[in-house]
Order: sequence, then C-alpha cells, then structure tokens
Amino acid sequence: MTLFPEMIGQGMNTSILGRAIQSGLIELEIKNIRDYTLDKHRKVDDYPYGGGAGMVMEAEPVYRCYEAICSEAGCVPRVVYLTPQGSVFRQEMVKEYAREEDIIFLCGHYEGIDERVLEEIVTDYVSIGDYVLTGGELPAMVMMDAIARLVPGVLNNEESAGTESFSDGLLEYPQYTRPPEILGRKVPEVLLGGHHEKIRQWRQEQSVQRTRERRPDLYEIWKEEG
Ligand code: 6GU
Repeated sequence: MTLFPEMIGQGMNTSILGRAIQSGLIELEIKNIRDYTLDKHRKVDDYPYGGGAGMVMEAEPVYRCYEAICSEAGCVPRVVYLTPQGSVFRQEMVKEYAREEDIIFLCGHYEGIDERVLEEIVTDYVSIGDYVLTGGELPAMVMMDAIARLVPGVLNNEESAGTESFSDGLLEYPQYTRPPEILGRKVPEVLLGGHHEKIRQWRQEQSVQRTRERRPDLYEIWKEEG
C-alpha cells in the first residue's frame, strides 16, 4: 500500500526478485492508496490537528485500500507499517516473515498516517535502522528482498541462503576467485588445497574473527548463545 506505486514497480521488477515474480514463485500486488479516495480531487493528506509542520495521510483511503486487499485476498494478512518508530528489522524476523502466505506492507509519507487507522489495521511496526528516510517504500523493498530470497526456488543455488552472513549469527568468511595472485596478494593457501574439512575450519575461524572485529555487538550475542 503506497502513494508511489511506480517506485515499487521499478524496484521490484528487476534481477532476482523480478525473475521470482515472473516465474510465479512470489506474487507482488502494488496498491495505490490514492485509488481509494472518494473525493474528486483524490486528496490523501491533510493538515495535522494541533498544528505543526507537514501533512498527515488521512485514515479513510488507507482503510478502504486495506479492506479491498483483504476482500480480494480472502484473508486477513499481517500488516507491516514501515516506520523509524518500529522494531529494527533483523534476520530472525526475515525468517519469521518468510513463513507467511500473505503480508501487507503499508508505506507512509509526509509526517505519517492518522494514528486511528494504524491502531485499527497494523499488526507490526518495523524500522530498517536508526536513520530517517522520506517514506516507507525503500524499507518495504528492503524487507521484500530479504524475505523473498528465503522462499524456496528464488535463489538459484539453494545453498547460498544457508551459508551466508547472519544465518548462524556470524558474518560471512572472505571469498576469492581467479587469478591465484593479483595486486601482490595471494589467495589463502588452504583454499587451493581441496581439503574440505580444513577449508570449513578456516572459513569458520575467519567468520568468527571478522565478526569480532567488525560487529562486536553480534560477536557478543554469538558467544553468549554458544
Ligand atoms: Cl521503515 N521508514 C522511514 N521513513 N524511515 C526509516 C525507516 C522506515 N527505517 C529507518 N528509517
């Protein structure tokens, strides 16, 4: 649900996600909230009660849009409202959302949406990090990308959804490809040897070291969880 449907359409119809949509593995329906206005000017926002800067999105078009989606879908999906006031999106949440059949992403703009419709329909408040964006569209696309890539068949190599950063709470180990030496730097010897157990061990060590250096916060959690 958005006031900028072209932004979502452009962003989602390319690359891996575009292919997943084309092949029917995932379905994306973009609803323009403005299509659910009743007045002839198709007005979606108004001044905030109590004064202050900016405009507030009106409850009515948002609610009518939501009702239309539920009746088309024949179910009552979770509604994720993208807001910097939400819980910060993490990979554990990605896994949880990937199990859902249907999800509605509600994208706000301006100074936000009338609180009353949020109280009525929103089940989850989600932020993508501690910074402020102009609207919920980019965060919704970030979430859809992260979730869709866990849907079976979306990634070519099923393995690549399991061994990457965060899947076990650690960052990914470094990767190398040909040539064996470039810029005066060699590929680590162990990777050229074909000793699978040694390679696995080396990669695990690299993951731990890298996480400790770059993300001490994640490292502490990983250590706690044994
Ligand atoms: Cl979900 N929305 C907006 N507007 N800004 C954000 C955000 C969401 N997450 C981080 N910053």
